[in-house]
Amino acid sequence: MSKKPYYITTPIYYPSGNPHIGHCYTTVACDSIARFRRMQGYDVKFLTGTDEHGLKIEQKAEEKGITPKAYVDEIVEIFKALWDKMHISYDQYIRTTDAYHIETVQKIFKKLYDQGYIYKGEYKGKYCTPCESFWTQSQLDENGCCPECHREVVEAKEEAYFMKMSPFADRIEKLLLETDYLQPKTRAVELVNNFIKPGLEDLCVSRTSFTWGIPVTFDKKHVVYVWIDALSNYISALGYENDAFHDFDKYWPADVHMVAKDIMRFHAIVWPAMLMALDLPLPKHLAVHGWITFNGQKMSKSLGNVVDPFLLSDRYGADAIRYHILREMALGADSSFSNEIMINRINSDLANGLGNLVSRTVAMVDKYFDSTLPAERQPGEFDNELIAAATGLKEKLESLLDNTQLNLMLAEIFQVVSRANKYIDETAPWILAKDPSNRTRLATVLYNLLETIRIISIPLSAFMPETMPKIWQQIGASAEHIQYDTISAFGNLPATVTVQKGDIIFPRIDVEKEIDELNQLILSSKPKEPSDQPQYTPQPLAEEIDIDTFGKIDLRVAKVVECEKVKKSKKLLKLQLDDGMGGRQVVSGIAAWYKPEDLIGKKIILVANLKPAKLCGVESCGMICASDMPDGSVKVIFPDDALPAGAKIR
Ligand code: ME8
Repeated sequence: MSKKPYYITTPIYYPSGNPHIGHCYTTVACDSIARFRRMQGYDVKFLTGTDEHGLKIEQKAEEKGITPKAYVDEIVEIFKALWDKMHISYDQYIRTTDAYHIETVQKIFKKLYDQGYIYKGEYKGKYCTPCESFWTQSQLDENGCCPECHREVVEAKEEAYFMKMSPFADRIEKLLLETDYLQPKTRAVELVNNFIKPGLEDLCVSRTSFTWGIPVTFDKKHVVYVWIDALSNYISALGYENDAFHDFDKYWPADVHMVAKDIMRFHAIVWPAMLMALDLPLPKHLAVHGWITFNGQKMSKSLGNVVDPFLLSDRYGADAIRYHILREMALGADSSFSNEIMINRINSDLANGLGNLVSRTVAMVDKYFDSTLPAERQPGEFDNELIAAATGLKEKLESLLDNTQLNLMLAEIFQVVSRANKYIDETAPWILAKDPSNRTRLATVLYNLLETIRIISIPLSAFMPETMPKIWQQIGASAEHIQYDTISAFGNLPATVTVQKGDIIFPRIDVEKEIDELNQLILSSKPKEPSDQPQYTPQPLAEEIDIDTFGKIDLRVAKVVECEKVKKSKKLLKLQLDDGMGGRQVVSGIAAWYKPEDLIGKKIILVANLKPAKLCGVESCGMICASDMPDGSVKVIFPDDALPAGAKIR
């Protein structure tokens, strides 16, 4: 019987800098689903790749003095190296600079034009260069800046082609509200209210202001702009309108497109509209997850707050990172990344939970039975509960998988791990071992534990593919014992199974020591890709002054005692300082980069004799020293903590 096809895709990522842990989330999640579905017997095609055109890439390559293609070639290698490191089992890696993709996009664009869905017009709007996005006035943030990255936007106007969206509005509204296309469904109402109800705006689909894109075949001064190029990847990779592949009939419509909420709108509205215009079936599911945030902000290259997955997987192993990020992200919510939470989770779930269960069980079989269990069994108290927990997993996991609730799948599996560890405490094998008349019962307890480990290891192999083979070796499981269908069959290992003691699977980490070392490492680690470093343009030197003039500026060390946001302002923080002179209040425009709790207790450098001023109606007595980063963000200068509040700086 031929296998049922299953097609799953990640977004194609911008190779405008190194991949970070946010990219890892979607890719690892899709990989785990792909592995699970393969295990279930599906004929899976798992697609990932890179979205290589656009102004940002053109600019970055120019800064580096190389061609855009040479620039993306370099970064694509880094993406691929990371996916290898993270054990990503993609079946195809698409690059939008691949000839077959270009052919498909050009044909799609022409088709939509010939059918009257694409027309020529003029685009006027607010443009955010880093995000390559035009925004309408109403979409800007309260400071009139880009709603995505909160940087300044510029007025822009150019001749452009547009795609009509209104003919599809009704069908898209039905798709979102009346089907389970979008997961989680709660986001559908938000999309309909924000974008469809106010009247779906036509989409700008070409550009003349840069050249690094796919040329429009019938109007050479235009290149295809972002979304028609990017979204088409899901079908060009199958051979739609090209001869490089012949998988379209087999794999389309896709089973799951997975994306984060930043590009949900394009996948929930624009992509269905394009497919409707092309008269193609719609994908079955769009799974939307939240962002991995760092200090409350989206982790992104343009904000410069990325966590390096190379460094983390070198240190803890890819499986620990895979487990942590999947376990942390609940469907529909953001997940905040912290090294400390990650290390604690590795300790509690992987070292103490799973690792301990395996090593204790294997060690006891080794010690009490010289590695091989006898065949006789004696059932007893607690067995049924453990067996029910293990064999009940399959059904629960399958329903959670259908709803892409990967964190809950892991939670279910780890509940069985806890149940098994509790079973060890309840049955106390070390006490049974003291009395030879309990040998059969002891063998039964240990067999039940080995079986439970075998059962959980099967679904876990989709999430932690590097570790499970090590466990299989230790518990004496071979290929026939780890088939998916045996998850619900307790008693699959041979009755006289032989274990093999091995290395500790997840060593326990000393949290405090590790955090210190990790922070040092992060500070000293060089980015793998030099062109990702924003270029710093030195500011011209200010007019020369003599020492007396400098002496007029009273710089002091001060300690932040309290800090809060200034109401009605996005930019300002109000700080109460211990300045060694009785205290004072200062207002500072750093709210976009620091949360109050990041600053409380820290020492800063204060311009102490600056004339008081009112900012947003709040009095500010002095100024905090800070410096601009090349990407436009601001860093406060923190002096040596040994300096007391009030110390004068000279
Ligand atoms: O948007 N947390 O590419 P992109 C979680 N090329 N996921 C994150 C994340 C974070 N902090 N940051 C990025 C593009 N992602 C387009 C897509 S698709 C036809 C074109 C993940 O490199 C998440 O999957 O900006 C998000 O949707 C995607 O990276 C955006 O990647």
